Amino acid sequence: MHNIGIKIGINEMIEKVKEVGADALGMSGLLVKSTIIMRDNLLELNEQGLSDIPVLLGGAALTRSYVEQDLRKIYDGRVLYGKDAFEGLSTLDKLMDIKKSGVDDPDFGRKVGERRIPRREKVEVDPSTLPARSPEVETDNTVFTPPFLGSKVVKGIGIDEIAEYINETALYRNQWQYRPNAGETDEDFKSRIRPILRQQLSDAKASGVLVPQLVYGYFPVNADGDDLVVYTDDTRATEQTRFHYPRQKVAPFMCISDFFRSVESGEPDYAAFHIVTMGQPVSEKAAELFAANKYQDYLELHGIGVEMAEALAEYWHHRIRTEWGFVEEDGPTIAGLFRQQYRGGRYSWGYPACPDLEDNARVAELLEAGRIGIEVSEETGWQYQPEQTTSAIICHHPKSKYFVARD
Ligand code: B12
Repeated sequence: MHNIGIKIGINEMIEKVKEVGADALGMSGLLVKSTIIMRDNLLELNEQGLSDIPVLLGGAALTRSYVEQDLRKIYDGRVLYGKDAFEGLSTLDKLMDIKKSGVDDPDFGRKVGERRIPRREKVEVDPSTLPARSPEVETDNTVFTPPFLGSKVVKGIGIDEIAEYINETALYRNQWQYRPNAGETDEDFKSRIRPILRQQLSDAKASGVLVPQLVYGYFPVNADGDDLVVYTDDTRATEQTRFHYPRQKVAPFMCISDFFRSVESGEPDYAAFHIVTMGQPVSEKAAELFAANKYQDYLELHGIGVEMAEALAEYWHHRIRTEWGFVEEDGPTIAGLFRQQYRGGRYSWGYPACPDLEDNARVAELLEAGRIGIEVSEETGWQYQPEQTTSAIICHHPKSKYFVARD
């Protein structure tokens, strides 16, 4: 296998396919934007007459029905979905059998599969018929005054402090792909895997491969319909930026801007924002391990980088609630925090309440994230560099919990 890295253009992929005489080409997509790029890449392969190369597709953002329905319709060759690494392997086995035996299975990777979940009809709603704000979000909630206005850079946070907020289920099962043994309880399962986590954390502390850094801040804001206006200072005379949020087209017609006092109310309100990162070295080191075929080491390090980034976001959200004055409303356990047992909410762009990934760039500009080496642009599909980075808006309104604004 030849891993040619991330953000690789189709022509570079084609060169490598030719150079090594590849049996198949695999692409993985993290963000929805990458699924559009995959589609374009398949069209380009058709265009260049290279559709005899089977293509395997997978990654967090892809669904089986997208690959087997939509993409199979446009690709002249075979295109196969890999739910996980195991499915990818068995697919490759089958491809190699076909190649070696010379006995073709013409439908394999080509027949358009049954759509298992019928596509929901999109509700076309005239936006002018929607209520101006959700009737379920009250406007007499307490507005907490933040400890400061503007943004700050924070570096040198202790690895152990962050690790307390690691979601062990996500790390052990989703990233590291461990499963409980037959009859093993969840607690026994976690206790069995925890030594690997401890070892990884102590190695990371010794090598300095994890470099946690963040930018965060509090800003004066007001809602202007479905927009959230961010002001330069508390005089609210000058608009610094504005975020547009989609409104639900069905009851309760929620929109993130509803969680803030409106411009017309003349009352002050505030939002917090943060961007956290685990730094570039963990991506580089993980890529090195992968290239050296040290797959288990790669999986462990990559997984720890990924889940430490999530943990830092969770930890700093906790810190913000503390500074902002409502942390005593937190639920009793850290596991409860993963189920939003706290006052308010944290929304990352690209998630269903605020799907627009372009706003990753807006928040990076607001927080001057370049100060900690974070880059984001249309070229990268609005994905942050380094990879283990995530951003969010934090609201204090008690009704601000996850919801789906648009599908
Ligand atoms: C962990 C995680 C993160 C981590 C790490 C991300 C990373 N680079 O690994 C952090 C916290 C950094 C993160 C950040 C963000 N994330 Co995130 N994240 C996730 C999460 C929860 C899990 C992804 C994951 O690591 N899965 C485990 C790995 C092992 O699985 P996998 O990638 O799917 O790969 C498996 C299979 O698909 C298969 N596979 C993978 N590739 C291939 C390829 C082939 C050829 C084959 C055959 C098989 C195959 O094998 C793998 C192993 O089994 C997903 C949601 C989800 N449940 O999937 C969201 C998700 C990917 N994130 C999302 C978003 C929006 C973001 C952010 C943009 C949020 C923000 N504004 O900050 C940022 C972007 C980061 C950036 N650099 O720009 C969205 C993307 C949707 C979209 N709109 O595009 C998702 C889908 C969540 C959602 N909305 O439901 N995220």
